[in-house]
Amino acid sequence: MSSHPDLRVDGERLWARLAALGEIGAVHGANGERGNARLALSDADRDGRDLVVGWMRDLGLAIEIDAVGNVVGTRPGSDPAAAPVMVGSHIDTVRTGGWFDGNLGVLGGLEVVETLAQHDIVTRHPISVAFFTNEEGARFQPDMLGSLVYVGGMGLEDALDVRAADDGARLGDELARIGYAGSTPCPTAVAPHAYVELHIEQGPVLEDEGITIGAVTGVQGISWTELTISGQSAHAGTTPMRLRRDPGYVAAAINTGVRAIATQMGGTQVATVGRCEFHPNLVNVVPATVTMTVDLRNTDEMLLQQAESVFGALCEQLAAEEGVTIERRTLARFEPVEFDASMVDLVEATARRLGHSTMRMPSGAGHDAQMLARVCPTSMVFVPSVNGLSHNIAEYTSPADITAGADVLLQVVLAAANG
Ligand code: HGY
Ligand code: MN
Ligand code: MN
Repeated sequence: MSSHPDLRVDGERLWARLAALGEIGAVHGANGERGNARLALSDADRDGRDLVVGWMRDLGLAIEIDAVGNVVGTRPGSDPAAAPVMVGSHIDTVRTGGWFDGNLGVLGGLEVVETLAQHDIVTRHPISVAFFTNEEGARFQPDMLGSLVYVGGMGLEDALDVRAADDGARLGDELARIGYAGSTPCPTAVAPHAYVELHIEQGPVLEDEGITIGAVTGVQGISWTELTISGQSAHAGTTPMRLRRDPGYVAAAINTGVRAIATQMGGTQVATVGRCEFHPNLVNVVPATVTMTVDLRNTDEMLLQQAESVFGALCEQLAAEEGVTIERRTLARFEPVEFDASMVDLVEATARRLGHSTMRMPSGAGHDAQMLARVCPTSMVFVPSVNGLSHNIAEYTSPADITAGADVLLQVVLAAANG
């Protein structure tokens, strides 16, 4: 139980911060949608970082920036020897992102800190608010790169040498360019006492069930592969079909093929071709090469491996039939993660105590929490996504649900930080 069970956040103050951050890298839709484009380590990401670091300073947090650009602001506790309770997420977005994905977890953490400061409450454990570099994995892969390095799951030098999928820029150079190549060593020298991440669900379940709070039990496994399919570029008009070695056709067959894998497997299996680039991409030229990505996910590791195996066999069969070569490069591969049972129980019990409907659920999306779970007791608090939309500028969560989620985060943090 928390030491201040009736304490609540200031939802308007939190919403104002979400709106202010939402103005950086703002993307406006034809129907009034207000989204964000802050790809990792872009100028917009830098500006968003500067804004949030400014708020951390205003709150008197001790700020550390580590060598992969993770930023952690810490409020002291009464026990200087105690490891911090950490809250956080990310503020980088996909190119068609929203105001809430990631941002809510970071700004919800600042709201928790400000609420405690406002009421002169000092917890036993320090409280840290973090945002991690390149959670999205849209520009640099893998996703959750910053938190993966933070927990020691990826070497710093390997991370700094990652090349951007869009312009080939080196991650370490971009970090220096935007002024966030910090001096704090990676991986972290001190594991948090616990980690809690407030996040939008990014899917339709809570809304469909009419539930306000998701007590997240874990994160499904993720398998990202980049394919480079090479064939024979030729004239679209003069080349008989029997003589073609068309990578464009193979790319389309792989797209429909992975859809068939997910449909046949059912359950939580999902498959997505999100990127597909033809070269030379001209109306009257049989393509020379196609570069594409395949995203496979499942809550069960054995089933995910089964999907990968069927996908691999499909690539080999198509390559042989069409006479093309297919080079496969793994961009990300993370097994499913189960969160700490006591932390999931705490989220669920707290939501109930605050009078919110709640349900246990796995996360379909990847999160920094799945990396922090490697080093400390971790869980997540989900709030509903309207129409289940995310990675879409129409992403939206109501102010009431935002406030409910932040109140649960506050009370979970109080319980964990005074325990
Ligand atoms: O891809 C994901 O699930 C996350 O948004 N990085
Ligand atoms: Mn996210
Ligand atoms: Mn995302």
